Amino acid sequence: VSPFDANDPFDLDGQLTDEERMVRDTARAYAQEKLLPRVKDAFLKDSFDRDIMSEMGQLGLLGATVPEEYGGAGLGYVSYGLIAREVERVDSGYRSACSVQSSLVMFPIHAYGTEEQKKKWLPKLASGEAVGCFGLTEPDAGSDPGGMRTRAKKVDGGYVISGAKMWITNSPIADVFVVWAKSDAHGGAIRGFLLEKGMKGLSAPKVKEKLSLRASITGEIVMDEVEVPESAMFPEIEGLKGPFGCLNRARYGIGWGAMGAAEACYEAARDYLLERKQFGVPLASKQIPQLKLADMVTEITLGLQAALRVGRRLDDGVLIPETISLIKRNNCGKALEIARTARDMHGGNGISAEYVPMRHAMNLETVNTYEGTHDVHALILGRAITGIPAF
Ligand code: TGC
Ligand code: FAD
Repeated sequence: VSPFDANDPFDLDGQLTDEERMVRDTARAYAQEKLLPRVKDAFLKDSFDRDIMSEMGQLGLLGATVPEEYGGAGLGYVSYGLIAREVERVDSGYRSACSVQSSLVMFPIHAYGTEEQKKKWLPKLASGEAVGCFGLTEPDAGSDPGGMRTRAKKVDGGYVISGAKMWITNSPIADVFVVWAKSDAHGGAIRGFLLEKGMKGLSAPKVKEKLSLRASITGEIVMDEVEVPESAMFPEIEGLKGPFGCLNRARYGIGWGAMGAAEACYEAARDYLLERKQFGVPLASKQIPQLKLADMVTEITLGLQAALRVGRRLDDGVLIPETISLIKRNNCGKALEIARTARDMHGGNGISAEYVPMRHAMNLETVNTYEGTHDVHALILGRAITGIPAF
């Protein structure tokens, strides 16, 4: 019989390669030493420090799976997941910045872009010299992106794009905008375009008064007859499978990231209850808190193991979107529940920014909603189980 390690019950560490452990350690050191000290202020002031993109870029944390010839780190999907977990252990907003740049901007440019688009943008995005954003959601098209209104009209030498995107991570500070629009020249099919800061008719006002993900900057993308050259369009990819191809990668990363936030909340609750005495004894000696801690360790252990399994398959070239829905949905839902419970276990102190669970809980409300809501992922699984789309 071997001893139980409450910090790593299934020996996740032992299932990683040396390279993956090194990536994890680099991301953890950066997140704990550089991100953790500034997150409380950033959250309270609703501000995102642009320097974070350059810092992450220097460490190879942006576009980790993009090949080195384009400035990426050329790592596998498990490494990418481990980065997301370490960054989100500090704050979901910082992980958002990292995953949008990596999965929703660098991935499509690499997978769908022309050589010219790749050479122009990927090295700058990998180093953090440029920031990107991904515009799919609109004020009237969220869970149903096929209902988008943004249009690309064919003109001589290019397209004119008009429409509005809503809830776009990083848009107010973006240099490049991956925008999805229905193209009249392609029978109304959805096509992807690369827009650039400074283009006439393009603006990206900040969304104010968010109560969640406050250390991340979110905005709109307003396109008032923005003229782009033919070379701004991704040449081949057409239809919703374009944006969904990116979402598969980002949702996968969130499966890991949410567990990082959950781990931070669990550890905070455990440490607090071991210290905090009521009725003359540490609260950790009571049955109800122990039950809650046991549930947390169980869900985190299962969630991480599932994320590792999906990551290993991705690294083997096996992509099954429903398995990504399964971990995105379950890990976000469980993380949110863990964060709320950890907040409760801190009593009154739990509502103070001095303690992490409430900030994580507020963030996880968004994480549970974006990239496909908890219920939409249930419907994706429901369709696969029954063969009946119930959207
Ligand atoms: P449906 O008929 O199911 O599919 C249309 C076409 O797309 C293909 N497809 C996929 N391809 C690759 N991967 C996937 N996961 C795919 N899912 C579908 C499908 O094969 C089909 O291709 P084709 O060739 O036949 O045209 O589409 P639907 O309109 O019925 O969609 C249903 C539903 C609900 C599943 C979908 O619309 C959905 O997932 N909705 C959620 C929307 C969403 O996730 N939005 C995310 C916006 S980005 C964001 O939130 C970023 S936050 C980032 C951060 O800050 O971290
Ligand atoms: P709705 O689709 O209106 O859903 C409202 C409710 O109805 C939800 O509970 C949902 O589960 C439920 N519902 C919807 N359809 C069904 C159905 N058929 N059956 C049963 N229930 C249903 N988008 C981007 O494109 N890029 C970004 O960078 C980005 N960043 C974001 C950052 C933040 C902080 C936030 C909050 C959102 C971001 N999003 C981004 C948008 C996000 O993806 C959407 O908010 C999400 O997809 C849900 O869409 P919606 O808000 O329109 O909600």
